Amino acid sequence: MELQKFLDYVQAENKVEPKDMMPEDYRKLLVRQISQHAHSEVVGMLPEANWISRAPSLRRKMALLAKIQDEAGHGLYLYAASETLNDGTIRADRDSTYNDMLAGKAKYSSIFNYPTLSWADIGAIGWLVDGAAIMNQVMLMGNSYGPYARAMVRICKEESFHQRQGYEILMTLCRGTKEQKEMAQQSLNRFWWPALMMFGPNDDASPNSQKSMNYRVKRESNDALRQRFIDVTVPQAEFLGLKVPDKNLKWNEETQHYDFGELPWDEFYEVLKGNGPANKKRLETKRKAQRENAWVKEAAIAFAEKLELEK
Ligand code: FAQ
Repeated sequence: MELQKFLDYVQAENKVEPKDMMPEDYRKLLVRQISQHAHSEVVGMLPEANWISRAPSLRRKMALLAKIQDEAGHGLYLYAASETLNDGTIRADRDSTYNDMLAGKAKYSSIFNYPTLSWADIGAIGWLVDGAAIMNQVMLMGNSYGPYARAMVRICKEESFHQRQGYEILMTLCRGTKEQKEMAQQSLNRFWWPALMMFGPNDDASPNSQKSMNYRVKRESNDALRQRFIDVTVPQAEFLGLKVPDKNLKWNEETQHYDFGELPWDEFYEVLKGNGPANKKRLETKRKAQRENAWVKEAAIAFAEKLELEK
């Protein structure tokens, strides 16, 4: 298909489906983003899994287990969406994309390379990490690739439960003892900047944005989404009685937005290079799981082959 015709098609808000003709770089861009997104969901299970055995009550444990299972489901929808783009030249099957991640060749969200040091971090992940994810994914519900856009609708519904359970954990801590409130504050101090970095580099340093916007994969820029997240989240922090750790944060009457300080971009790029506090641990955990659970996959394949033979 001629490029201009394709651009007109997606820019007129039409959806592209798996068997449609599409430019190679559109296919590549989607495989890159959808598979990174899928890896984020499945690696993102690890920081929270760290607290399942230490959740402070049965109710909290059940909610946390349900949330983490949802994330596995999100990974599955996304790997399935990515696989629809496999065309023989661009590899998008689940094994290839997953193995690229295990080999350290494919990215996943920087945020999951931070450790969860206290129970309050589980609250902060729900509130801030799922909150930032929703802000980004609501935009992606309108992206031009049908399977990805449809996966986002269901994911967003589930993420909003995640966000609420996180905020509710922090509300409980902030209404508790002085020590509990301090634990919540320390957690906000640790997760605030990494959560803002989830939106990616500033627009003028984002190499993929322009193409992605043209193809209607991204509908809003990294900076626009980050600003919206800050604008809705700061009042939520105030409601909790917590202080956002940014001395430059200030409401701007003129723009009707919060002004905020420079993000620690050196840290962001170090995490992307694999040098974040938990990068190595995350990949080792996933590699170990693949090794130890290989027999389950082999058994399932053998069983499916047996059923096929019996037909
Ligand atoms: N971390 O040119 P841009 C969740 C990379 S889901 C790591 O601006 P783009 C749910 C980027 O890939 C969270 N890498 O890139 C949950 C690119 O590298 P490449 C995940 C990052 O794609 C909650 C390079 O930097 N959500 O949390 C990051 O136009 C709780 C240049 O950047 C998604 O993946 C980063 N933060 O915009 C699960 C949403 N930012 O590929 C469990 C879908 C940028 O050229 C528990 N993705 N990079 O080598 C997107 O919307 C976009 O990919 C962006 C980045 C906005 C993340």
